[in-house]
Amino acid sequence: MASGYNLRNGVSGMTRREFLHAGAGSLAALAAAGLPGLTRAASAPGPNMVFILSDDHRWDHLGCMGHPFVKTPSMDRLASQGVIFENAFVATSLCSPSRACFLTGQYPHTHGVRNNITPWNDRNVTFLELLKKAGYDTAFIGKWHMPGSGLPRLRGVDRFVSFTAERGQGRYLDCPLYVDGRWRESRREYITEELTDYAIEFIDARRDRPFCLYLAHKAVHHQWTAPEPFKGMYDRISDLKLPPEADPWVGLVDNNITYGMLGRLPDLYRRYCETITALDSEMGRLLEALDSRGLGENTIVVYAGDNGFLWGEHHRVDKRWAYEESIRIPFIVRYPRLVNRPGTRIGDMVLNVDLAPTLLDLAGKAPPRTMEGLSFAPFLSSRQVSWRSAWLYECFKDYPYTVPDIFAVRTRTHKYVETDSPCHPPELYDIVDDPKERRNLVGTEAGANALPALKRELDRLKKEAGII
Ligand SMILES: [Ca+2]
Repeated sequence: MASGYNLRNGVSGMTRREFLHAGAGSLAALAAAGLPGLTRAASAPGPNMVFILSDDHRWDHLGCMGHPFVKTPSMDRLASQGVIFENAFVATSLCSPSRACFLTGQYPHTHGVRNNITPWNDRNVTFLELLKKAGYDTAFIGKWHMPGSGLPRLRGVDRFVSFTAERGQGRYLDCPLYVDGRWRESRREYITEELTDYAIEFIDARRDRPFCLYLAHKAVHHQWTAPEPFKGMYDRISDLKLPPEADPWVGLVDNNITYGMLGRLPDLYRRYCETITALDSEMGRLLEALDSRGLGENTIVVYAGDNGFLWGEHHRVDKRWAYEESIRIPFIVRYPRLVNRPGTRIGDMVLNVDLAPTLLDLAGKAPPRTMEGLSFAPFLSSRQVSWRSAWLYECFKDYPYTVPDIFAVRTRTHKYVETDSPCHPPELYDIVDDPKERRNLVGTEAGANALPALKRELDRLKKEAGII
């Protein structure tokens, strides 16, 4: 195996507890110790926070990540002013579980939203609740879409704007909204513009405290829809660079006949791409609102996707599977007060469960031990830290989709995947030599060399998680 696999590079035995005890993750502790540039007077307000979450935007569909034609100038600018994590992943590649991961800092098997069926537990603690206790004004604006009885009773949220149309998915045009307990008609025809308006109104509210805004867009989930002037903007591109194994027609999505997408793959893909650019434009409007009000310097802006999307790779369309296109997300952080090398690209592996502990850390609050993620704050100021070199991916059955239960370990160089279905035998990929995961190494000599350590690591991660 050309890339070489060894325990030192591929697998780390460091648990979250060991990481924290080693002092690697606490920016708050460094500030308390008086490290220059990190201290803040006790009475000084913490940084503002804006977390922007999109839906199904996969990691490589940004201009700054090398996409051949999708235009994302606002996201590119955000990355050039901050840092971009090039290896960012979700613990489960599905809307509801991933959203709960971002909010709680916990894995799906812990927060309980294992798929789009098992309900959100109102006892779950979100970073919004903890930041509210720390003196923040907080807002949840946008897509909730978690199983359960309608909308949640989130503690510690001052402003709550969401929707339930289309089984919680909302819709792109004329989407009714639930605003602080009352239903309202949409003021704008297009949902991304409507949610951005609410976000800017929240930023503009008079206050003497810092704010934390959670802004979750419907875009870029299907049924992809872009307004003028974005609609049709990629129709003239003849070579879409779709994978060679892609089927030209999309019928069933992960074998779900009730929620499928019918149509030609290139047409659907063009709609996806133009919806990304429409989202980018509204992100630009929000960033401009922050900067024009002089809030850019002291505001942490994070942009992430809730999961990736397969566009024909491995003969599949949609997500859930453990392939890179599905589990990998865009992840950009801008915070001028801390980022000392704007434009830095970071290769270490961060997860959606890392967001909540990081925001708490940046607010000067120690993340609770119930959170399973790590604070990536040290990366923002170019500090060298010990970091995870392996992590657990999990996916639980989601009726009526036919994707099996999946557990996988992803290291810096490899991925090993197990399922509970004999129809889907184990898979092992060398991500360095074979980034498109086209050569399953199980049963090969190279695979035989790598497999024992990866199996041990997967078992260790599952035991640590309490799964076995
Ligand atoms: Ca999603």
